[in-house]
Amino acid sequence: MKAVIFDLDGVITDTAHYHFLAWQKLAQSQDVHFDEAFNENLKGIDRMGSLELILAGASRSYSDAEKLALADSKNAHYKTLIAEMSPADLLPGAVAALDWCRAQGLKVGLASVSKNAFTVLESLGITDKFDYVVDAATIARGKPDPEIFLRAASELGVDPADCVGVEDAAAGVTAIKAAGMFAIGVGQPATLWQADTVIPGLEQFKNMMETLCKTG
Ligand code: B16
Ligand code: MG
Repeated sequence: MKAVIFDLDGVITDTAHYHFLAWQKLAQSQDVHFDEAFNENLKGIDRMGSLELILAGASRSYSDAEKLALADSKNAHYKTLIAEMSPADLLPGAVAALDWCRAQGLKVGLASVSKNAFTVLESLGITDKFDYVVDAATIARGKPDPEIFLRAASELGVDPADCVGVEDAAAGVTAIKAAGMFAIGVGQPATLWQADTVIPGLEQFKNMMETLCKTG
């Protein structure tokens, strides 16, 4: 194992809740039913892909221009929600996990499809803990396509087979497996059944990695 590639939303910080609030407001404005269960399907899915899934429940069709305007308005609302983020918004165990990787000599990458990822990393104060952060704006296909994880591995100079991916979303775990990497799911085993192993949160990351290293 030579590198660990982390997802951001739902793994390192709980922006998933802010995405939920912003999508919920948009869905209400279009008279589309939206709840926490539906939001689970959007985790790890990029902005336009998420919008398409929500609008599939609408009673009319939308032009491309309308879709872009809706996506822009959701993002504007989302940005107001994340504007106050600080290191206090790091999930438990996140910094310790990143520092443990660095101390072991592992490369550390970030594979978030969020176009707000650089802003969020700055607000959390952890930008310098990554050797490479994929710019989501340069990715052609979002998760579950493996492109973003393969890009991270390539830029880190590591074979995908020597990488571990860490994800909270089913689409993200699918992407990691399609990239040929070992997948650690963060959350519920029932949702993340494709992962090679699942931990409840990054507080369990170090122990899991030490066990994996021992068992080869
Ligand atoms: P944005 P991740 C993903 O981030 C979120 O899980 C997903 O809910 C969101 O729609 C997507 O980023 C796009 O975010 O609208 O900020 O570009 O989980 O890949 O870190
Ligand atoms: Mg995520």
